[in-house]
Amino acid sequence: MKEAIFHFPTDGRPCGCEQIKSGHIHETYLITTDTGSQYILQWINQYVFPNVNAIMNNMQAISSFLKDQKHGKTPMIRYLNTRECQTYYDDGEGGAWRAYRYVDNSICLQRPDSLEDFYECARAFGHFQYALNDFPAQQLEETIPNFHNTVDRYRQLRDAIRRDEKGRRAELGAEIDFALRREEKACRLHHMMENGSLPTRATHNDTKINNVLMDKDTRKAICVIDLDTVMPGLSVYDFGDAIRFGASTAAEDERDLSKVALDLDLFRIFVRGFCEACPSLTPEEIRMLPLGAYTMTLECGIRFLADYLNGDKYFSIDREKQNLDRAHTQFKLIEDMERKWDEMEQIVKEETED
Ligand code: GN1
Ligand code: MG
Repeated sequence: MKEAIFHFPTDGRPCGCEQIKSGHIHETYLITTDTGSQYILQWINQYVFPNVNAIMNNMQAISSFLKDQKHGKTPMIRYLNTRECQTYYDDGEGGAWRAYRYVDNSICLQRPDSLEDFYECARAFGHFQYALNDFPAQQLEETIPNFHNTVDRYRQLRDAIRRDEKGRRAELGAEIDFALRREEKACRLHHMMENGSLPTRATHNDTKINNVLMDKDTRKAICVIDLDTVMPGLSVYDFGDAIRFGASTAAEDERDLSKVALDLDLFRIFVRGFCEACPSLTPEEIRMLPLGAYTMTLECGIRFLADYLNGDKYFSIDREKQNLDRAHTQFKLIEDMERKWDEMEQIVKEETED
C-alpha cells in the first residue's frame, strides 16, 4: 500500500494497490478500499514538474472555466483535497501525491482498436480545444517552459550531443544527422506562432489516446485527462501529437521498425473528428495540420534521442535503450510522413471542404 492514500478522504479503508504502467512521467496507482470504492493515486514527478502548485492551479482554473460555458458540457475529473485541505499531499521526503476517484467503467487505450475509437479520441481533444477557445491562455502558468518550442528542443539536443554524458554519441551518428537535416521544417510552426500567423491558444499539449478516458462498454469518450501540460500553445500541436501516437501502426517503443508506419485511415478519421468538434480552427490552422503531425513526431523523436544521450533522466524506461527505440520509431514515422505528404494534405482538404 502507498501510505499517501491515507491522507485523502476515501470511502472505506484502502486495502488494494496496483501500479498502472502507462505514462512515462508520474507513477500511478489504482487503490481499492474495503467497501469496493476505487481511487487513482499519483506520485508527481518533480524533476519534470518542479512547481506542483502551478499544475494544480492551472487545473483548477481550467475546471472552473469549463464548468459553465457555452460549448456544452466538458466533463473533467476532480482531484480530492487532502484531509489537511491541501490540493496535494507532501510526504515530507520530497514526494508530492494527488488523488481522484476512479471513474467507474472507464478505460484508457494504448492504441485505437478501431477507427471509431480514434474518432472518439479526436472528438474529445477537438472539443477540449473548442471549449477553451475563450480561455485567456496567458493566465496559465507555463508548467514546463518551452515545452513545445521546437527551436529550443534542438538547442537541448545540441547540448546533449556536446556533453555526451554517457559516451553514447559515437553510436548515434545516423540519428543525429537525421534530426539535424530536418531542423528547418521542424521549426516552421514555432516561427508561425511567434509571428502571429497561427493563434496562440490554451492547448492540452499531451494528446496521446491514453489521455482520454473511454467507457469500457460504449467506447464513448468520457473526458480528457492529464492536464499537467495545459499551457499556451498551438492547436495543430494537439492534433499532431495525437497523430504521432495514435495513427502509428506500432507501439511507440516497437523494436521491429518494419511495423512502423502512418495509417492514413486513422489519420483521416482523426482529421474528421478533430475539425468537426473544433469549428473555431482558422483556415491556416487547418492547412497546417499535416505539419503539426510532422513537427510533434520529430520533436518527440529528438526529445527521446536527447534523453538517451543524457542517460535516460526524463522519460522512465523499463529496459535498456528504450528511449533510443522510441526515437527510432518517431524517425521511421517521419520518413513515412515524407512519403505520404501529398496524401496527408489531400485528406485534410477532402475532410474540411464544405
Ligand atoms: C510524456 O506522461 P506521458 O506519457 O503522458 C511526455 C509527453 C510525450 C510523451 C511521449 C510532461 O507523456 O510530452 O509526448 O511522454 N510528457 C511530458 O510518449 O513530458
Ligand atoms: Mg499522460
